[in-house]
Amino acid sequence: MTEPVRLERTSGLAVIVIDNPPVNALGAAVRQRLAKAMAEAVADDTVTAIVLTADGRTFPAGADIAEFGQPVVAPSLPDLCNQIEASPKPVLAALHGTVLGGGLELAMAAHFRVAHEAAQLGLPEITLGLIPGAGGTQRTPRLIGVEAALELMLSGLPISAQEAHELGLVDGVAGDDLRDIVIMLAKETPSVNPASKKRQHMMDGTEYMAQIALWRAELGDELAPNKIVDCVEAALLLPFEGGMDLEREAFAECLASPVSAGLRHAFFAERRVAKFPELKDSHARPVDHIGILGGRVAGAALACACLDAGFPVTVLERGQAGTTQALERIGRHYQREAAAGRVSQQKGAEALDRLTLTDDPAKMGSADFVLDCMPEDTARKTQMLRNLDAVLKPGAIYAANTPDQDVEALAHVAGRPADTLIFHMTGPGAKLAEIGVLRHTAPDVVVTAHALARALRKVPVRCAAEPDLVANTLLHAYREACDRLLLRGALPNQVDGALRKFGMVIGPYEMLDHTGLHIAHMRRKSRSTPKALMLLDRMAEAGWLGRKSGQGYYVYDFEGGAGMLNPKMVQLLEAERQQRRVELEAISDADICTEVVLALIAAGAGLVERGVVQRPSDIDAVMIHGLGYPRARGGPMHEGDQMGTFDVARRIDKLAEKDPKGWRVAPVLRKLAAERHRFSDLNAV
Ligand code: 3H9
Repeated sequence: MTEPVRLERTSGLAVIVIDNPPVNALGAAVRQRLAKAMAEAVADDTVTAIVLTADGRTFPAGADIAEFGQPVVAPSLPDLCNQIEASPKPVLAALHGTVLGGGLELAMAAHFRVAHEAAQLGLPEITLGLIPGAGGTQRTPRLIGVEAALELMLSGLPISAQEAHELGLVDGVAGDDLRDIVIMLAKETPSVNPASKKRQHMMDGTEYMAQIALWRAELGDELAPNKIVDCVEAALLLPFEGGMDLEREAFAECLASPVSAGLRHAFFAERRVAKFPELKDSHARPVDHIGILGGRVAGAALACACLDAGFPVTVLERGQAGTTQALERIGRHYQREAAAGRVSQQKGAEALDRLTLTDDPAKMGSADFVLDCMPEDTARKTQMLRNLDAVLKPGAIYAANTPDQDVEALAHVAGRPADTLIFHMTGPGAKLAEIGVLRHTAPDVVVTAHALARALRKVPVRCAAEPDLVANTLLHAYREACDRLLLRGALPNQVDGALRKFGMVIGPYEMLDHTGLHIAHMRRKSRSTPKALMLLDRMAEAGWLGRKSGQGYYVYDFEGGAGMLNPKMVQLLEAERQQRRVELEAISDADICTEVVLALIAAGAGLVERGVVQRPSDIDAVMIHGLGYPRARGGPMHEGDQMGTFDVARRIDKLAEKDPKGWRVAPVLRKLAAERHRFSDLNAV
């Protein structure tokens, strides 16, 4: 293994190079060697100045997040930063890539900073429920003033090198000769100029405190933002060392909070979910042209996503009417996007230039990746695939948009079992791309689908191709859990309210009214499993569509207006309870949230058990990106680990005593509970 830090000596300079791929995170080994290299450079009489730089794609992108929660190995990052700043010899930093968090704090401890013109600089700790904890809250306001410092820390968003220069966060911007430029500047031995001693942004204490008050007034009760403002206030009120002490305590408090644990879990879960075993040994096939079968709602949405990613797209529809409607649908999308300012007229026009509409299957001959979004009419689909088999070029991939049909059988009809899989985009804004792998799918086909998902800016999720894949299985479990609560005494507005307070983006019944009861009803009809409650089916059969028809769980007096609980729905619910002789219970908001989380854990454990997902944390990534689960909670499997798997199994067993059809402990959960293990112990794959 190469050393993560090396010290090079060149014409009176010490050049300290960090080399810890992939992002040069400042883990213990890097910190120890950096401290040693600094000490050697300072002790070496031949060295007049020190240059801090990094190999690879970036200057450190932060502290090593994986180390958080473990005992800190000396030197801590704040101590290392203080050591750098205290150097009697000037330290210059050459910054490139994503200079984030602890990486930027390391840079601020240097006496002079030059950034590559494409560098991004930021303090994103807040996105992990943390605060900058290596002097960032103290040095940033000293360097760029209170307002810009708070903006940087509270937004968590990076800024460009140019903006950083204008603010005074860096002293210069350079091109690809960044390191040479910094070495040249170091030879001119600039002065030792510690940020901690700078006062020019703190001369007007009244204005500084007015800014603090302004920002504080905007804060809610989340821990990290409040601690950031407290620490930045302390930068004015306390000596530098006092501010650092406060920052250390505040960082530790944030680190110990459940919100930070949840956000850090989400950070790794989101990255882990995209790791497919096929990526190790296979390469993506080239995809230069996408074909889409069917230009209705799903086909048009996929076409737009592919056009936006720069692909030429051919959409196949039936006859003149079909192609015209598809073109209008896609055109309307770009008009809406342009009107909302999300895309320029020109970009929209360029996207449409890449689009071809046809009713001639032969035109699919140039497609490398064919996405099937045709309605689920098996006879028609089979005929179409037979026609396509003769047309598609060798190696072209056939991807069914949904698992609703027997895709294995369709793969054979299409004459390409190894080239077939499921590619299902889902979630609000369709952030997820579920990649359903069939028995015969070739590994490079899986890798190609992964690359396509990435190109479309979706989170790729690998799953075994079982009906419903992952997101819909979890959605079903979620809705069933809520329906069981309605049956026993809760009302939809209570369930929605409790789950919104819990952090869900939207309540389940509000969501059903929004997406349309008929759609959920159709899906339910295709399921053979028993349903907790038939209320939704009764409403859909009566022609209630939710918002669209003005009534569902709620009644709406105008499109987009807030709904009141629908009294006729309550009557239907009460009738069903009576018919089933249910004994009503008092159900609290806490009961609602706990039962919903337990139901999701139970369903998630089932998916792990059946090998549908690769690991439990995939469930969390899907819940966050597909179903609006609060990211700060980390996902249901993470919450299960916080409760303890033993406790989770015990609670599910208790619920199963009353309702054995609704609740079941999957063997994998039973085993984890018995061995006192956690779901996260299965995340290593
Ligand atoms: C901090 O600094 C606290 C301090 O203030 C105080 C301390 C006392 N640590 O995202 P990617 C891994 S808090 C460990 O796929 P990209 C990541 O897991 C930190 N690992 O690439 C992945 O691993 P793998 C403040 C990290 O090009 C690989 O690197 N900093 C870290 O799409 C590639 O990552 C942040 O919050 C890390 N800090 O995006 C920045 N960062 O290959 C967090 C990345 O095994 N990082 N990894 O799956 C990012 O935002 C993005 O990773 C970055 C690159 C923009 C850098």
